[in-house]
Amino acid sequence: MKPTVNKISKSDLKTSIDYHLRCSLCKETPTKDYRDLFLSTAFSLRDRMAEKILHTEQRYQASQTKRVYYLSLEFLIGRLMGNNLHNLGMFDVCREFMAEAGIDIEEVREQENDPGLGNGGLGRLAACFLDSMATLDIAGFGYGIHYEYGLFKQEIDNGYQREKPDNWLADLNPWEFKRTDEKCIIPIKGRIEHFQDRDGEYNPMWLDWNFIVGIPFDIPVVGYGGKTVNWLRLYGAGSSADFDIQIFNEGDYFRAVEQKVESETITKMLYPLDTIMSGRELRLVQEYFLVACTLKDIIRRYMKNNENFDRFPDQVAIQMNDTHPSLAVAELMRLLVDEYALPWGHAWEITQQTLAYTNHTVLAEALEKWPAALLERIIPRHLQIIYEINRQFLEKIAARYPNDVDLLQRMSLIEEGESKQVRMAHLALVGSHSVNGVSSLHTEILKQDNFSDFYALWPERFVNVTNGITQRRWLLGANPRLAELITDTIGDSWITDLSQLRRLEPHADQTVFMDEFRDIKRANKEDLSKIISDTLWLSIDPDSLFDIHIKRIHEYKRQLLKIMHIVHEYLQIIRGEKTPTVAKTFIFAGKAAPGYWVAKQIIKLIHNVGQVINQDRRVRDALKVVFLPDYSVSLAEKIIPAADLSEQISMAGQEASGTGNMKFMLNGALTVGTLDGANVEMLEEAGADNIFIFGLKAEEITDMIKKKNYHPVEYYRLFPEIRRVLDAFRDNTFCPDEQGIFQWIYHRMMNNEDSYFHLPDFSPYIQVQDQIEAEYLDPVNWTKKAILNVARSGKFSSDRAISDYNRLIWNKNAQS
Ligand code: 26W
Repeated sequence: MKPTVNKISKSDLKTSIDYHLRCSLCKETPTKDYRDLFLSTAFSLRDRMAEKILHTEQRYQASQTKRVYYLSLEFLIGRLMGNNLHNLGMFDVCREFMAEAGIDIEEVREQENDPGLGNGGLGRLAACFLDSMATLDIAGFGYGIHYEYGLFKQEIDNGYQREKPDNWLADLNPWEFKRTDEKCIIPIKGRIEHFQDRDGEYNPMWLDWNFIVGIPFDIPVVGYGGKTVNWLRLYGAGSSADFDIQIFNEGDYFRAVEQKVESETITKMLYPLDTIMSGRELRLVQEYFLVACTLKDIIRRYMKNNENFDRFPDQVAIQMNDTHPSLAVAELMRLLVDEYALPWGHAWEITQQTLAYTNHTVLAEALEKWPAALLERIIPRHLQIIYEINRQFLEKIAARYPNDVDLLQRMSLIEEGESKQVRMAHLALVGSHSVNGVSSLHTEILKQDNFSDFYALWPERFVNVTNGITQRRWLLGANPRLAELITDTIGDSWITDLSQLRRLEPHADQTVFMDEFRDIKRANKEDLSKIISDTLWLSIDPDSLFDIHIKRIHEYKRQLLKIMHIVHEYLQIIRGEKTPTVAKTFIFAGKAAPGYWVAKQIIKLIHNVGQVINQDRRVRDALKVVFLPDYSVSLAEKIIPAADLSEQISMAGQEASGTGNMKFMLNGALTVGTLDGANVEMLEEAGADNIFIFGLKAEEITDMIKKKNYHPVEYYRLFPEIRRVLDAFRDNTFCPDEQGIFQWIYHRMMNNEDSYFHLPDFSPYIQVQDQIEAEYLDPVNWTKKAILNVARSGKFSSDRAISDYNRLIWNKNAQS
């Protein structure tokens, strides 16, 4: 599909940019100021998208199409200029226009702040999904939070991570529309009065609440080809003039100002945790705030064309991105029962039929639980509703499985104990018609393990939707050289139908194509080498094997296993046991949660190992270790196209899917990975010859845990190569100036503590790395495999994932 609807001439674009320079920014034209050029170009694009939002809305209205609302506390959208230009079909025109004026479009793009409104995988997935929904002409909208501060900026000081605030809104955000006219009022705190209605029915009233004002900011989301423009709505918290006046009138000026500050604090910052529940009150308020603003808005829109709720589930689908927005279950019930006076049973049916839940993690520490006492203080009416949902649910379970108290306890929405806790995953499960995992392995684990009781009860609710990524950002935008080669070879239909890449297979052993493919990888590696030398003053050989491990730093992702391998290679070389045949550059990037001590130590370890290796003349031409600071979407876009080898080595059973793995495959890197998450499906697609799989399988690990038969000390005793790596951590080889700082690694293993199974996977890992080295020595063979990876990556498009959601979850009833 060629983007024809958006033909724009260079002179029209120039007129528009000049107009915004003069009228929106009050600056002289022409200009060579990159910031001003970025802003005026963005405004020009926004103009076009604004028109298209209105047209798209007219179309949706006319067809009365079902709307999908994607609720997420995170949207890691990345920079928008490049993506918007591509999807509007204006990229080339814009680049040429700028080039003629002596301006490099890439420099202009660099001006854009990268909005870090997410932690990692879950937030980036949400952003890919928005792109795919718009491209597939689905009426799908994102709802999230307009954080004033995104994920912290990472700086490195003597190898240690330091966090700096990310004030991404300090400059103008040219993409968003602030819609003060659509602000809403959200009740919070207060108390419940237990009334009865005229018929003697229990009719509780939520009284004396405070309120927060939700102010929407809309960011256009343009689909490829520019036909459909949806939007992402982000709510910021504020307080209203009226509300202040009320308190002002009571004469309490200080309290009024305090309230205002308190309200605005709610959307101040994104919680920088991606696996550990914070348990902070403010986070709960954020979750509630998002859900309450969103549901008000959804109902307002629905009510434009409807008088009652009968058609609600046919007109509205709400997808909850993990449990973070799972209070939607209670809030929708509250709105239907308390505000629209629907009978409980009817409201419950509507709620269940409308909501669906995606689970993104099996890590126990990430499963959200909130103290009932906290809910009672913040949202007392919701707690009541949750108790009532639970009462009715447990009644059904007790009727179906009599005398099974254990089961009731396991399935309850409430965990009893010292203090009662609400299990948010159970709330989401019970209140939805669908629950999905994000890769086939992950969905199986949910069924068999975490949610097995629920699976036994409602097998039909469990669905798998393997994650995907948008090829518009991750190939067309990030890797223009490869995108062009592909388009020259098979045409451009891959941009909206990634399965077309299969047509590259016949070219995988054609010399001309292979040479071009290899030249492109080499050029991308040169670009990355330049970035590395500019940021770290480190010179990198673009002909070395680029072996890349980039993602959040977490023990289960096993950056430590990678470092152990690097240390192993280093020791082998300096002790003369190995003559290196392939020069290797190991590249890391990723942020650690600020309170996660081990993750931060791992960052320090990477730096120190790097310092020793990079300065050691004996391995000067063989090994380099690089840590690129402040990982972000825009940095990923620069790193991934340059990868030879993609490290996806999490402990099997822990990584729900992974999406970085897919980005690397699409960009012609080979993967070394465990049978975890979507790696399993990448193996199926690529074929065993084209991916390097090693290590324990998920069920083997579960089995070892169950039988308690993993003892790290035994591995230390049995395997000399493990011993000397761990000894090097103990012996200060990598911390001569800060003695003892890495001993914790050694001591952990000696205490038989290694929850992430580094040692059993170590030998298989170094073996597979030896195989990789041997294969890299044969560039023809390597290139062929890389091409086959690209050709077979079609399944991992977010277009496929979104079609799956649409068919299996959002329009399930329409189909049957
Ligand atoms: C409450 C604290 C918290 C915050 C975020 C707990 C858990 C999370 C997320 C669920 C973590 C996350 O990003 N999960 C990742 O989701 C990706 C998209 O589905 C998957 O590809 C990754 O495997 C998974 O780790």
